[in-house]
Amino acid sequence: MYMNFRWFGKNDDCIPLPYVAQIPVVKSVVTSLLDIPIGDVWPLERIMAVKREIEDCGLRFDTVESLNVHEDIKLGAPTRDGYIENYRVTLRNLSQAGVKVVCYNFMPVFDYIRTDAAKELPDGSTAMYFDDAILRGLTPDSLMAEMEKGSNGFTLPGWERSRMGEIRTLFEAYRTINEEMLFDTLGYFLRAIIPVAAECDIKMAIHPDDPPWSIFGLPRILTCRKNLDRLIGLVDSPYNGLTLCSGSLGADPGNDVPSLVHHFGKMGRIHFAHVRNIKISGTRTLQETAHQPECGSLDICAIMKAYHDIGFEGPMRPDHGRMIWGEKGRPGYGLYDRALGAVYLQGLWDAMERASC
Ligand SMILES: [Mn+2]
Repeated sequence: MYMNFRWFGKNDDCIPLPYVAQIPVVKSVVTSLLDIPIGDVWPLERIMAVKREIEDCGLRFDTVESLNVHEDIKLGAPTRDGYIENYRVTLRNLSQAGVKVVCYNFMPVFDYIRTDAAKELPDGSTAMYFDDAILRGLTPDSLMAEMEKGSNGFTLPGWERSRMGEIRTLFEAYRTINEEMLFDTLGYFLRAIIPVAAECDIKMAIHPDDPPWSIFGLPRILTCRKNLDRLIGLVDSPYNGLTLCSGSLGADPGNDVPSLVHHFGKMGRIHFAHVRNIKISGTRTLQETAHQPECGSLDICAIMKAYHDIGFEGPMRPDHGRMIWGEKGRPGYGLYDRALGAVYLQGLWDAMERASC
């Protein structure tokens, strides 16, 4: 395992990259080119520019997150082949820059969803919160307004105001798409891109759905062991793997995260580890918390032991963090609490390494 940290790029992140380099355990940075419209090719010169920026700070650029999949691919629209070809070109460009892992997701319309971007915890810090009962009383428009209240001027992925018109059209388009059809379009996409990923030596790491259940009636499929097994079976290649996100899968108490780490780790299909804690406070209600087991419902120590047991060698990042010490930043992605998380996770790891030699 080596510690990784998400950085959104100099135009989309308020954290200077040299500050990330000052977190003593962080070795590599995962980023994205968020300004490039979904479905377009990431030009090689843009990829090389961000690689230089990261390497100039003494960090590695080997992982990309949010190489997003165009909705036409998920919908199985006739235009999908053009977008798939662009995706393949981007993979080839990323491989030229030395990228080894690409994290993506297959969630219709929205990326992760919360009902509050800054819910206060007892210690006065704030963190993202989700309550399915609240969500059911909201529309995408009113949810967007709720989220904007606590998001410090940052736009959450997929929640750009300019998308509202497109979102309404997409809801119409997804009305006829069920989970089986979404698995079909995912299979079609994977059969087209995994051979290219293999040729480029890039491990594809799909992120589970967050939260792992249907929202606004949209189908969501990457939610549990059975469905993740099915994904793995769609294309039998080590390049078809997972980003195992503890906070996403762990939101469903039926998902035992340490056992999922053992199960998929033994197959060699975990390519990226997202580790964070959440407190499940009711049915489909979750509060993001600090990493330590006593702060939430997930036993982060047991999760780290599972990664150690499988001999995990890939990148791991502290996924989301709280806003602490008066920091104002992108919800879930402040510097301070994620740095505490990274150091905590690495500390657990180092202790296990020492104990096992
Ligand atoms: Mn995650």
